[in-house]
Amino acid sequence: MGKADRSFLKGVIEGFYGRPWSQQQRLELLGLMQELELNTYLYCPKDDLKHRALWRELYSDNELCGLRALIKSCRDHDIEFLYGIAPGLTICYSDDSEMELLQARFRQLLDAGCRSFAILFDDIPGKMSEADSVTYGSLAKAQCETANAIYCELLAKLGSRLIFCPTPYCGRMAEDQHGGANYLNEVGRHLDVDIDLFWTGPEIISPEISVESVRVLRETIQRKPVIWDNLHANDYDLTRFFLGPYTGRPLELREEVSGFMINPNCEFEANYVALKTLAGYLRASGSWNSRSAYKESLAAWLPRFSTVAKDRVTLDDLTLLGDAYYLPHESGQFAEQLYDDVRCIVTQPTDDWGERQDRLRKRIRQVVELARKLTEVHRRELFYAFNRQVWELREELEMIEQYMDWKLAGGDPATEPFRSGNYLPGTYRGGLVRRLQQLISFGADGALVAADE
Ligand code: GDL
Repeated sequence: MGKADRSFLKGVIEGFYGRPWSQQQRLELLGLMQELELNTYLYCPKDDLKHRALWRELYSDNELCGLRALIKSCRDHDIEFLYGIAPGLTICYSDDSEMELLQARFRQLLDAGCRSFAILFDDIPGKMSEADSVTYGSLAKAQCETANAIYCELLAKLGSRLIFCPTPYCGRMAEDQHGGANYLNEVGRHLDVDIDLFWTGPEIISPEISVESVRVLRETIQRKPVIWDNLHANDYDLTRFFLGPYTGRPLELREEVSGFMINPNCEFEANYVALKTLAGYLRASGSWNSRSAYKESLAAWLPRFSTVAKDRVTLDDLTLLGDAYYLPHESGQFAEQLYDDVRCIVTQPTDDWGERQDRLRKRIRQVVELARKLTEVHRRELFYAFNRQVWELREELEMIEQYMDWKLAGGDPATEPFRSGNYLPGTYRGGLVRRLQQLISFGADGALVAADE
């Protein structure tokens, strides 16, 4: 199979830090992916020990059994299964015995029925050992030769696909010369033309990926990249998750790349909208509106929130939840309004509150009710996925309501402090991390702000 015959990759990467998904979740994912016409699943959870930390060890029979089942299920669902390995933390590229170990792992997966692979060099130090420097001269060359050898010796004859994740995998890292000067140019020169390459956009978490930026990249890497999209990833801040739509990628970008794969929320249940809107973006012709796609996805998701009681989670509730946990750089409309209302109520005298007071009280009631309804959802994993964050949101809003009541009853923060028995020091919002956050914060422009004294 030549490169031109290869399918455009549309799918999901299980590539985040933290607890990997369960086998049951993965099997469910494959069903949903098939429904949505997504065709590729990449297995590379950072904390599968044998994916990264113990990359030299073969899988046990038991572990292999799980992978075989996944490979089979992918085949049954018309989905290409890719196995990813990340040896970069400890590999000595110039040591032949290391290469043998790497090949042994590829063979083990080939024997289990896997046909497509990824070799990942993300999130590793940008420098190599003295021995490797002497042999290769650059990290890019060491990695490319390793990937080429695997590809040529094991994969090319089977028509297998290999995707390479470079050490600088976004624009900023390339600018900072992570991995060495001209790393990507060297990859363009040395990496076998039939090997694909991952790219996350201008940033690790890219709010937007422009056509121009990818055109420039293509010149350098001498191929179309596969987008590894971290828009919905939340492993870097587990107080958040992202229920907003796939967005910030113009439709024309689809012509410039070899595929779009999303590495989404760690909480499996939180990924319905991400997947469905990605599928919508990939299918769209003419124009596409991410907010409308979001609303349609929420409506399709709603039946999964059936509860044991009669009072259902409504579409308005779900929109509130989605808007509150929208995207890394953006809140949804309901959340923006709620924030504006709270800001006015916290900072302005009661006479200036106007209609905001009523509107906010309604929203607070809705969040309190939603938190309760979620406890009654049949699908327990959904509740477990959202419980911590929704609990926190409700706590904050209830405190704000108490403060609002206190101000209305004549309380004046300039002359007397407001206290609540629910928020005694050392309990809610206590602990080392919160204290550190009070010492060091970040402004809207990303600049660090240190506490005064
Ligand atoms: C990364 C990691 C990814 C992680 C994501 C979000 C790539 C290529 N690698 O840098 O495993 O989930 O950020 O934290 O994106």
